[in-house]
Amino acid sequence: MGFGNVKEELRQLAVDQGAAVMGVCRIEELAEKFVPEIKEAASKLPFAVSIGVALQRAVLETLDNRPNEIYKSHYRATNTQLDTITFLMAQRVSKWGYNALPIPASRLLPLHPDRGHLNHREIAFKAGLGWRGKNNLLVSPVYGSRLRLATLLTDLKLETDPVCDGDCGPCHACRKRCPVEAIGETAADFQLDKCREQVFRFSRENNLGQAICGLCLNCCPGDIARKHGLSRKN
Ligand code: B12
Ligand code: SF4
Ligand code: SF4
Repeated sequence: MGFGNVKEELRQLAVDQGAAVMGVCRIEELAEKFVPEIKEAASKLPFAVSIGVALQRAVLETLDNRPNEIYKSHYRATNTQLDTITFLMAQRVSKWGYNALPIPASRLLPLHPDRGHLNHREIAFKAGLGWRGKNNLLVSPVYGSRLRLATLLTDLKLETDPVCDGDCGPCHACRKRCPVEAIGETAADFQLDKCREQVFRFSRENNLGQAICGLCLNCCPGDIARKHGLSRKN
């Protein structure tokens, strides 16, 4: 099977299972930052397949000024779907005789309570899925920040994608929307401490038991929406 064909077959599998986007990059220079649990395995898997599943606009519409149960369920369902897709891709890759390591969409490590196994946003950026937004999230030109992400590491040789050269431009919608002013003029100004505190406050105050917020994604339009004048309420 050819180089391009295997990538297309993986893309088809991902799309059939509900992924909105897929991209590929090499990860050698990122592997140093991976947590010990996967470092050794990842050193033999130089390619990353990044996938994104889009959150439903109608679900995000229900967020008024705080996260709610509908969003919590959707958040959990999306994570399960992402993990299923990377699981199925890993099975396909091993059928072809190669190795693959699916990285969970949203699992925190007990010894590093603030960290996942690797940074899905950084990999999605390198794989061309979008840019780093003012809200510190990966922003897709089509879906805005409404994408949730997961990664498959593999030694299957795949064609890589160019990085996306978009940016937020003059948009500031998320800055107005954030209840604690964690979002600044540029991505570098993002204040993670303020955001983290608010996300956990929401979890406690609303009895959600889940550290979620969602307000800086439901206002992030994506170009298609913007082109049609559909900028979100803010
Ligand atoms: C832990 C975690 C949190 C913690 C943050 C702790 C922390 N230090 O990062 C808390 C609970 C606060 C949190 C909040 C949120 N999270 Co969160 N979170 C994660 C998780 C599980 C691990 C992140 C991690 O390991 N951070 C530690 C290391 C990587 O941080 P770092 O190297 O210092 O890098 C920091 C920045 O420099 C920046 N960064 C570095 N390089 C790059 C490159 C790009 C392109 C971008 C955009 C950012 C970026 O990100 C880090 C800060 O978080 C990831 C899943 C994953 N495995 O990636 C989801 C993840 C980042 N979360 C996500 C989301 C959506 C949220 C929330 C909106 C909550 C919600 N779901 O409603 C908020 C948004 C916060 C924000 N604006 O950044 C999504 C982002 C999707 C996207 N389109 O970008 C992810 C990728 C989950 C997923 N599977 O899709 N999160
Ligand atoms: S997740 Fe909520 S608190 Fe954090 S930056 Fe976005 S809007 Fe602000
Ligand atoms: S809402 Fe606007 S400024 Fe904020 S991340 Fe999205 S495009 Fe960038």
